Amino acid sequence: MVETIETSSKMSTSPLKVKQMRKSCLPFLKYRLTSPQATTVDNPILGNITADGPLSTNRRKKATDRCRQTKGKDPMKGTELVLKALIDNKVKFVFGYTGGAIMPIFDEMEKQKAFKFIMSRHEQGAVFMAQGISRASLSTHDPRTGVCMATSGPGAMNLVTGIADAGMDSVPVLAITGQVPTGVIATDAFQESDVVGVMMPLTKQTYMPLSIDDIESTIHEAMYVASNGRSGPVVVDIPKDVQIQEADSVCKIDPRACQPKVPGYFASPSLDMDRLKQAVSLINKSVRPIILCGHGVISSNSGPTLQALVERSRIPVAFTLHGLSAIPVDHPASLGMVGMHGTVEANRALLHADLIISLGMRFDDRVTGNLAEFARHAEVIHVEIDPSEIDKNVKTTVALNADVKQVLDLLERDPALVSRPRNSWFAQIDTFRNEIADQLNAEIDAGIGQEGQLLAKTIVSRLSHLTRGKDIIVGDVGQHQMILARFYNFQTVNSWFTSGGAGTMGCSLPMAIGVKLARPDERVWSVSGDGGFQMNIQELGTIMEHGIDVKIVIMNNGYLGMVRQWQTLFYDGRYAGTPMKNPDYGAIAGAYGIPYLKVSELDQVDAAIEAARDHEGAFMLEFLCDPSEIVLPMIPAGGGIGDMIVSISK
Ligand SMILES: Cc1ncc(C[n+]2csc(CCOP(=O)(O)OP(=O)(O)O)c2C)c(N)n1
Ligand SMILES: [Mg+2]
Repeated sequence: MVETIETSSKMSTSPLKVKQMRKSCLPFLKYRLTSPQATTVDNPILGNITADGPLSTNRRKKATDRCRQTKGKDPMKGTELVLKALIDNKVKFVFGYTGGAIMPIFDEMEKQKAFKFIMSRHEQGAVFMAQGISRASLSTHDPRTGVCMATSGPGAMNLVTGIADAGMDSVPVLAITGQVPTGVIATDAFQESDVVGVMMPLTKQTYMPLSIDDIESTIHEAMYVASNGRSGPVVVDIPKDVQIQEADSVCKIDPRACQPKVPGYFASPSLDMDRLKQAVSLINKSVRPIILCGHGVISSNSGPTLQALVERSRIPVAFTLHGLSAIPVDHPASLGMVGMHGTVEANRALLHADLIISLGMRFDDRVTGNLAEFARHAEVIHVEIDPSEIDKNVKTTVALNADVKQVLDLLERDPALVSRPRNSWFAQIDTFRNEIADQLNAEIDAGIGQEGQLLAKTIVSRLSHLTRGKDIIVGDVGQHQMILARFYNFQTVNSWFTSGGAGTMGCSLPMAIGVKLARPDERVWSVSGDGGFQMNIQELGTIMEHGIDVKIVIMNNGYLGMVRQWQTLFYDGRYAGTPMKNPDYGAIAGAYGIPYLKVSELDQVDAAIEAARDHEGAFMLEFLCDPSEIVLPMIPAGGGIGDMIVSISK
């Protein structure tokens, strides 16, 4: 049977839960103990846990029908079925870290060598590597869902931040964790943690198969849920005894039939054509429209269609942090990034627009600033695959609950869409664009900050120039991240990866490993601050062991720079907990056999970047950066877009 735990009672008591349920598109069901056969487990505390309830016969039949199981020859173990399902899903890499409760699956991987196993040096590294595979491959002809594995207890708990991160950024990831045997669940057994309980609010779905008969279909369903509709992480927690159970007979499963029949799960909403017409007429009427391009444009592989639409309709386009690299960022209609650290032109245009066309984005507070002041005089068209995002933060005039690709394809070809020159709107945008352009260019050219050290914006501009904006950039979190988003001239679709929603320091190095494995023919730069780099520094071991060609850049300003910036601006310059003594990165690079250059002078910058660029294999660059650099413009937390600080003197 398939036992479900209905969460509706929780929904009525906890608003947070309600939000989570809506966000996940799984309003009725979040956690499944799956077992098509009646399973009774003798548990010392809970007594007999029976995964066989009043609805079991019906549900068992449904599960069986769904997956069309037919008998085969040799019995297989649970571990073999896990691998079989992963192979059927064309998994090429598995990232992870072993331990007692996951040993049987690792043992089977070693026997079969069916895919490449990459041992991270910390489980958090494994999730970010899996994320890297998913994020980078989604724009290729061969999109993959990254897979990671960890043991029970501390191993699984070390996955938590990376799983939460994947949830916030809608990245498909499958995490398989070993759990203590069913007989001792809830006894505080050695290395037992309530993985399902912890992961449930962070994931799209969490499973614990209680019988071998459900393992294969559960993995297929998990892969489907992770990568369909609005993507996200899914966890399958498999008790050790279930891993080593033997099936009475081999089931032949049709993976395509293992799609969840979950009430409320709208993987492919159908587009309302009347509303599309309303949207077109709003666009035709608009004098000052702006497109806000979110990550949905990239994940639906619609960058080129968006570019064609922008050119045909003459509508300027601004990007969320994750929308960057949907089209070349120096396109004449591009305004660059919007929001807290967005460009003057993007934010001012948003403020003055009479129509906001939001594509595959969720009006994050870092984009909108104070909601009370957002889009007060503008109509809003919101195209979004997840219905729970519509009208969540910003009230829409026309909501299109649909795959952004479908809408863009139709809009771009729609003869009813009128192309207008909008010359005065573009002229107004040019005045916004020029507001601080000279000042920024002068700073970039000078290259040196108030304390006599290198400016990160100069380094990023040189990196952009020397790679012609064509390389892949994996940014960490902090000032350098915002500077990358602002000053790297992204030319390739889906070439910018970072942790946005969660803002997880330490994401860059492991994510870059996954990205490089997914797109081996492209050059990949992992750019971190000195703080974030040290959070997953151990993954240098993974790079060394597998010879992964990632160019590593450390922007060393001796501080947790972004927090320091807030302290400078809003805490009277008291630098609490932000100065940092750094280790000898050259010695660390040497210990991992990675060539290294330290750069303190402006005239060394180009040569160092070229050396890393042209070297075959991993290379580490450390830039000594000026701690006084402030990333501007900035919309102060809680402020509206109109409160944007453009320069400190003003
Ligand atoms: C795991 C985690 N802890 C704390 C923070 C809060 N935080 C955001 S940016 C930042 C400073 C980052 O410093 P660094 O990595 O040196 O980059 P910089 O800002 O100096 O470029 C901190 C502490 C975070 N985002 N993630
Ligand atoms: Mg720093």
